[in-house]
Amino acid sequence: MDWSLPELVSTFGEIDSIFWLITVITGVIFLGVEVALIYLVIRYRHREGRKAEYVHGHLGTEVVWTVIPFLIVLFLGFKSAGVWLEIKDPRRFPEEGVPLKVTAKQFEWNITYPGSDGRLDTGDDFIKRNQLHVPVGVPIRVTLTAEDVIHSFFLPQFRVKQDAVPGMEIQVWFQATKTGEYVLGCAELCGLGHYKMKGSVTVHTPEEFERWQAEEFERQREEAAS
Ligand SMILES: [Cu+2]
Repeated sequence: MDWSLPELVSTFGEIDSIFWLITVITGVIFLGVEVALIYLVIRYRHREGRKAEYVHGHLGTEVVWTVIPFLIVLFLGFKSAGVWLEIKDPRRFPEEGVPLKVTAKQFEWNITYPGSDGRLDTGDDFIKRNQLHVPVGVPIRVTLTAEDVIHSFFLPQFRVKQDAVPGMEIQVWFQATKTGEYVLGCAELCGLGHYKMKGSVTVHTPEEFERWQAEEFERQREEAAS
């Protein structure tokens, strides 16, 4: 079993450094607290004839253990703000790239592809169920929505996780750095079939992606015609 983070295949790697930074800070504090706890439990355990003493508290200590966590949280907030804005703020999203529409419903992902013209809402759009195909090295701009309940669009290897909310169109973007097969999951308990609400992510080279789109569009048109 692998305990580390899933393989990283997107440009959002800075999330990992923040993740590890927070893990180290909270880990050190956790260990310190536990060591102190065990020490105090043993040091001040019950002994025959020793009376408990009332201690009111200590202003200096309280100021210190309030100010230090405050500074840590402030530091983490500033450190992660840039990454957060880069990933979540639609005003900073890349202009170019492949537009996709992802519609979640109990219990599947329907992905609308723009086809060869690279634009949605045109005649060569087509839909694939539970199969997310993207080109490598190109920004992917997803318009995310849900038909029934709240789902969560989760691409663990891409460090992408975003709620899909009925009645809302939420913008998501990412860029793959490596071709291959990855996982698409739902990260929001959305009903009895939640556990099987998963799909695959296939990262192609841009040429392969173009070819796949053209073939898939033809295949679906023939299927509809027959
Ligand atoms: Cu779901």
